Amino acid sequence: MKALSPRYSTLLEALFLAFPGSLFPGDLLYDVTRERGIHFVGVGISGGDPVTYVVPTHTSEAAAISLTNAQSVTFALRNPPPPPSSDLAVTVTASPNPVVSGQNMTFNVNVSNLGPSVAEDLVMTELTGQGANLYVNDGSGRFRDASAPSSLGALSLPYTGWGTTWFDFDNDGWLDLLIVNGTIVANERRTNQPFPYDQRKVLFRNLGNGRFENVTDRAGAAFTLSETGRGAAFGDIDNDGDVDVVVGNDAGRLRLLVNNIGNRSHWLGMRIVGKEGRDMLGARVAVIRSDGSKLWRRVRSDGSYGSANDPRVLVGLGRSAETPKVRVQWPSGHVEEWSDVAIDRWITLKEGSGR
Ligand SMILES: [Ca+2]
Ligand SMILES: [Ca+2]
Repeated sequence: MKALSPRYSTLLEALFLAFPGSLFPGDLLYDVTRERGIHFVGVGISGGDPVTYVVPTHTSEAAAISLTNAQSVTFALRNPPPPPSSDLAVTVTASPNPVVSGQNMTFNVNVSNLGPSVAEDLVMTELTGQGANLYVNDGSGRFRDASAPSSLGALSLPYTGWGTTWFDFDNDGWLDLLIVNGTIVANERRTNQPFPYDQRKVLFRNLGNGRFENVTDRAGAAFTLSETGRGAAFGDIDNDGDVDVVVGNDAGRLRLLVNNIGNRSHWLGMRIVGKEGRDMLGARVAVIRSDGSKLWRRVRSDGSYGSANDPRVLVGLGRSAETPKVRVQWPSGHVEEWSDVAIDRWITLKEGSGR
């Protein structure tokens, strides 16, 4: 790890020295920032456990980094499309949660396409009383804070959120959100108990109009339990066409939440593999229907606190029984398409087998 030039702020040092060498092999960020003289403006950091996510946040696929951190302001760094110019700038795009004033303590950041846009959006879970943050990407790498208008901020205020992932539990084509929760300080009036950090899991249904509904009370018996949730791994455990969840609790039982309603709708399950047969993490997938509308997803296993998700892509199709076209943009940038893809089953799309 190379030493930082004194002209860089303590922000940068505090942030990146917090995880030396683990996330950025080759000192990528150090080299780039030093060579191009990037300066941070208007943000501060007070330490804590940084949660970091590297994602192309705009449609040009240029590198971008979302940085969240305990006890400080959340922000994102954006790298303009290559080739890099001499006036490369870092853009601070996110802002403190409007639901509460001041700074947040972020535990998890997850990225997915909430709407029809190819641009990926961010959700971040926070400490009890702060509410989750939803940042909607406008496609240029800038984000609009939708925590309040989506209701997610207010709905999640009572919880300290950990494992979470966007997933379409009812396969209606709109991505929903499950968050497992648990406090880090003992719950009031229960300090005489051996592990008083429990909270309920919550399930928010995407209404498709930018707003979310709390459906926790209708989500099943497991959602009535108050436990110290931490990890949550998402995937179709029983291969029946809907996403199930394994929940890891601190000082508690492991829970397997089996989805019993998702496959009442049509669905398309895809394993996206390269020529060598390996899962192509990072590949972008568009399910294109006859009316031209698209559902964008990405092959990924990351994004949930302390957990790895099923890298396969499961897309809810709602009541549509038509066989869609699927377009895959491979990490190399090469694009392939498959027509009349069979639905209501798991299939494998292998690089080089499309057109
Ligand atoms: Ca849904
Ligand atoms: Ca399932």
